Amino acid sequence: MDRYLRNDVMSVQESIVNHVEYTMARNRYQFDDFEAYNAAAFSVRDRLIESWNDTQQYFREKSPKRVYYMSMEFLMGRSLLNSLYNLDIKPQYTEALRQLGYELETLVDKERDAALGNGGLGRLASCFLDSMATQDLPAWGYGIRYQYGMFRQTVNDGFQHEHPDYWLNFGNPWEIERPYISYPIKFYGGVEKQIIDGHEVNKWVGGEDISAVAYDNPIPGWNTPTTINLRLWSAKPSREFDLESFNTGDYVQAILAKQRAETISSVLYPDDRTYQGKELRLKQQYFMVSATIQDIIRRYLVNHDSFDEFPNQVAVQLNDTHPSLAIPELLRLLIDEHGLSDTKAWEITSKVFSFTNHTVLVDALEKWPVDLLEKVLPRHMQIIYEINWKFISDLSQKRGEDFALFGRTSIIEETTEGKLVRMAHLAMVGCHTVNGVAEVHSELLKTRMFPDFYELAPEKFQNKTNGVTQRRWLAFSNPALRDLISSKLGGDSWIRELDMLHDLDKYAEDPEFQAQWRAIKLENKKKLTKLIEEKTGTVVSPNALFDIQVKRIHEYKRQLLNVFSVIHRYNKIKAATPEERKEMVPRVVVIGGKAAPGYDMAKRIIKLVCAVGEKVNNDPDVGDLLKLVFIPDYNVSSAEVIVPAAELSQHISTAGTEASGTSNMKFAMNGCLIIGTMDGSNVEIAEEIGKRNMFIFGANSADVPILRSERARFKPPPEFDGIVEQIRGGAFDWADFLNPVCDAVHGGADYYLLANDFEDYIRAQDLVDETYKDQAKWTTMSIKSTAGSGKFSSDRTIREYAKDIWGIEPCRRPEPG
Ligand code: 26V
Repeated sequence: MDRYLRNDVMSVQESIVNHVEYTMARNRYQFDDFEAYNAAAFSVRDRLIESWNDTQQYFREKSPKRVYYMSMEFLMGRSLLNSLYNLDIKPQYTEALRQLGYELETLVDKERDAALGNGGLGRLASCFLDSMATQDLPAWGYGIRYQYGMFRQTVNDGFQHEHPDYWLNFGNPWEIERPYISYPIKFYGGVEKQIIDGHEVNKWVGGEDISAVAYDNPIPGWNTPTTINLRLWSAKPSREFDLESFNTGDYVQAILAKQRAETISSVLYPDDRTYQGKELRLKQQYFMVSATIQDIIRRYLVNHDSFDEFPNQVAVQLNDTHPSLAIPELLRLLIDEHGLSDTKAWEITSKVFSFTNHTVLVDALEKWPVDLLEKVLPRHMQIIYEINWKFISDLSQKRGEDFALFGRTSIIEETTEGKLVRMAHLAMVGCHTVNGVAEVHSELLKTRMFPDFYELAPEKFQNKTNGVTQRRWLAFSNPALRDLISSKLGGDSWIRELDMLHDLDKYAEDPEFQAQWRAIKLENKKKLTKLIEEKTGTVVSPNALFDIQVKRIHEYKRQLLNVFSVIHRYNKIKAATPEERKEMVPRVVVIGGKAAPGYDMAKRIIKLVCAVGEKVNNDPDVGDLLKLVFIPDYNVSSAEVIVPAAELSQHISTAGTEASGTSNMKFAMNGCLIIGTMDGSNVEIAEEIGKRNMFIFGANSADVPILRSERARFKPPPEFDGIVEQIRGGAFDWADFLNPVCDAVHGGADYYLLANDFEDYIRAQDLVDETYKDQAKWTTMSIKSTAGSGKFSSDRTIREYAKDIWGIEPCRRPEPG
């Protein structure tokens, strides 16, 4: 026990003050809030490192099979509060800081978000890390340490502006740089045949070398001694100096050329919509993949002298196809560097990888031009051809010369503009398992996206419905609700066994419990009210119904449908008599989310939200009955304030377009009712919570293709046409700018079927109002939402992956002391 840092208030205080003096070189009696935050963070980090070291040591001793979660994105958010809670040292830090004259709550806000992700996919990866640590799995996360994270969004006069997120500006106390853990990464060059020990081998030679340096980020579990690792790679110039360029005399130019290596890990691509064949993005993917696979092999070889055990020691999960070059990279290293035969290397590789698909949008499927791959990764292109050749020969053995089938399933797609590598097909062939992220989505993978592969290998297809961590998204961000829940469930065990929430059902109609439940929601709404005023200048009443839609701006997510219903509500208020207005339920509609910088339509949608808000919020006839605000720069930290305050949240994508959705789970856990379509995980939420406790509307995914094919003949409801005309006619100004938005949903366009779903959506919204008038009923539904959300813990998701895909088990080191 002695060797561990102590966690009593005095020791904590001393450690903070020491960091002020010795780490930050400031006066130990005089430091500002930011310095106090930093010192506290360094002090917490010391404790994380202890737990991290012991965990890694224990894993090394036990040598269990490990899982490696590879992802181009991790949307972590802030770490201070999360670490304090998970290490169970929050009270001591609160008190230590208070005695020093600082408030933990204030300091927490000094931390910059680690926003190394776009949205759902990156946040899911972060929730998974939390669940893997909490459940003591021998797991590692691997990704890129981007210097610029997701851009910061400001909105001026309704127009989005993007600002660079140079998040490392003031240092990052949560990471540990490992200058000695680095690997060479090659690009370009060519392939040479060499004879080694009488065998002909292919060697990738020439080209450019850079190095990947490791930065470790400790991930503590909740209420466990386990702390796992997220290893992020940063690109640095390689240490080997390219003598040639130095000898030509231009020393400075040669240095500058080396410096450019760093650009590879410099920026996160902020577009999660359309795949673009950008060379830098390809290099980022390969950079992450190569460093990671080299690191995994190095670790494996510490206690093995052949690769026979590799598949029993290593499981690699690919978060979408973004890291799927890991497949040819492992083959290359096994064959070219470690001398395995092609057959042996393939046998091993095909047992290691599994991949998750996260989207049904065909535009987002990655297809790299063969030309580009040949140039950047010549040896990998050869290997991909070989994988494809083997795949097609096996196929012809089974199915005969079915050329149409070969064409549909081939890893190589032939187009008039040249050949493309279909990364999803590469992943499908190279992985033992592929999964979707919600039941309906996994069905679509089999029936619509990859029917041939399903027919060929049905056993490869699985479903793993997403989840979120109830630690960050309920226990820590909604502490009052956590305490109320714990008081009824006899303690806080539900924080690791979320199914226990079912027991809240008993209290769903208990008036006293309801009153407490509502009081907490009101307090959370007041906090959000402050945030809204701070960020938008708009004052909203905490007594209105808080109706929220926060997510990336995408046409398929249909923020536009939401705006149309706000306009409809506005029109109704304007037409109502004062008596009728008294009967209406006041609403605050909040919309937030980033538009990809090149996504013109999404930016116009933001403009429309702001233009309608401008009109509605300043109309004296409306008053508190309706407010529409656009919250700028939606991110993990603002979500932590928004989610606990929401009463209604919108998940209204066209059925069959949202793979899963995960914010719906966070909202439901926090007692927020859902208005939504039968899409993604809404379907399973409805199974758990009960449709009668949600507001479900709209076409289902089976109807969508039919409705879509008939939409040119569909006559929109007159109300819908009226709203389009209102916008076109300048009722919210900016008519010319907003016309393309109208064109997209009108006159036979309307790919996402807003007009089809409009009336049913309005009906559901009217039902929301009616229900809200009966606060007892509303609160019952709210409690039932929380009670029914147990399934949507990422703990459950991770247990399923561990058992059904990875074949790994918990490995918990004994409690210290
Ligand atoms: C796609 C692309 C396309 C190429 C350019 C860069 C880039 C970056 C990210 C992505 C990922 C988009 C996929 C995604 O985020 N899907 C979301 O995944 C969530 C977690 O499974 C799921 O809940 C959402 O429904 C799904 O949209």
